Amino acid sequence: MTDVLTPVLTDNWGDDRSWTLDSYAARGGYAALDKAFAMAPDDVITEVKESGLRGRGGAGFPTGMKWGFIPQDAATEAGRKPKYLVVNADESEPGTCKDIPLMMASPHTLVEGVIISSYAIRANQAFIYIRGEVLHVIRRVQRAVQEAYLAGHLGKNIHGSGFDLDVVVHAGAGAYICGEETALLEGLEGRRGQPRLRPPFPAVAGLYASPTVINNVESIASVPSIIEHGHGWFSSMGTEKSKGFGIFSLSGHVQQPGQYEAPLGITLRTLIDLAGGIREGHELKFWTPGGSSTPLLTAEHLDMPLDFEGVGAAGSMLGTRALQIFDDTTCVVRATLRWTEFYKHESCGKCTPCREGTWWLVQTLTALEKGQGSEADLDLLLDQCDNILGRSFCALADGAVSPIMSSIKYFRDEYVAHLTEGGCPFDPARSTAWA
Ligand code: L3W
Repeated sequence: MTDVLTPVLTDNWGDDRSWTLDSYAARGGYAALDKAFAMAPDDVITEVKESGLRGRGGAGFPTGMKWGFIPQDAATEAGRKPKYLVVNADESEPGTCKDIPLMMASPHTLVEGVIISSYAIRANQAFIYIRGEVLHVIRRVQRAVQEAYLAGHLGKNIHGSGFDLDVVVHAGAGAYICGEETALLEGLEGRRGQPRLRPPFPAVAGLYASPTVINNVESIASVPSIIEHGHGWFSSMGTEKSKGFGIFSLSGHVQQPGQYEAPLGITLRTLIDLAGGIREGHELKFWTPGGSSTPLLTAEHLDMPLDFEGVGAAGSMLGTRALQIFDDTTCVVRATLRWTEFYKHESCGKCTPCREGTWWLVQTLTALEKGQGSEADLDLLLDQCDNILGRSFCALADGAVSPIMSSIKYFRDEYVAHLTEGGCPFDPARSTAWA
């Protein structure tokens, strides 16, 4: 069974002091950098384009194509501006736990990826924006950057290539919205984290209004392996339109939660088997494919390929591959309310549909969870979702309505049961479901 796994990014996680430069170098770390320096920057972009790597932060936008948007023509004003690389390490999506383990176990994979990616887009300054709460991660990445400077992998004339790069590790201030790329840029520039209108996309006008590539940690960390082994190696894994491998984080009611690195297109059934199965004596009830911002799915989707197209066809999104597994002891209404409270708390307040809408969602859901109101309130809740979906400034509010709409789609009866029973049927004081 484990032969379906493709440990690349996770391969060294069990090594002794895997986070140190010595350990990384012992496995040939920073050799891909020399290979990249022997190529023209545009050829590095082409290599990443041809690999088929798509953004690992949730949206799946083609990475090489994004890099290709950076204006390089010195005859234009945009082409003459400084370029920046920003790594989005603000991992905050409920259930998502891949970037933080990656940075803890192998920060040099990320740093090497940053150098190669910056070289490709001709950026001499890069930022790694890490969520502020995870001080241990910030320290670990800072230490790796320091080691890289001391070893000559960062700074002036890296490896004698003539390429200069400085890297700053920036601590966020603990807002979920700063994982949205333009809110992240606002934060990096010292302002309150709120999204900007797009277009212009950051590739044209990003940090300090200069062309900026923003990529997720896992996307950038995948780059050294693509340069080392070639685009054909990467694209030989995965599915037709979703190439390569990815880290699937399984949490919740499985025997062995954790990170499983596998080709895109693997199924949840296989991943649950790898994780030792669902808790003994229980069955899968519902799950999220990419964190709580992606519509819930059920046991009927166990054999669906976990790639961008397969999950999309099932009416959800692959997102960050944050597979949260819930068994038959979980009240879907309560789980949905908990997520909705999170989105209400994290709404940045910039736009009305999200600021006011998430507040109303919590009011309506709270009443339903307590068994108060009538079935008409379910339609009211769906109407509130309809007035939010596609009408907010960024994807936060769309994410907020995802678990609500999908839980009603699959578990309307459970909402109704709360009303007919005058409370949660899963409440230990009211039911034997927890026994
Ligand atoms: C230049 C164009 N660039 C698009 C770039 C754009 C961005 C990337 C993807 O949201 C999703 C969201 C979450 N010229 C461009 C262009 N780009 N067109 O491509 O853009 P987009 O708008 O498709 O998505 P997004 O705004 O980046 C990300 C979902 O992911 N999500 C993930 C959440 C993850 C976390 C976390 O903790 N890591 O929060 C979960 O589902 O809901 O839909 O770079 O600039 N014409």
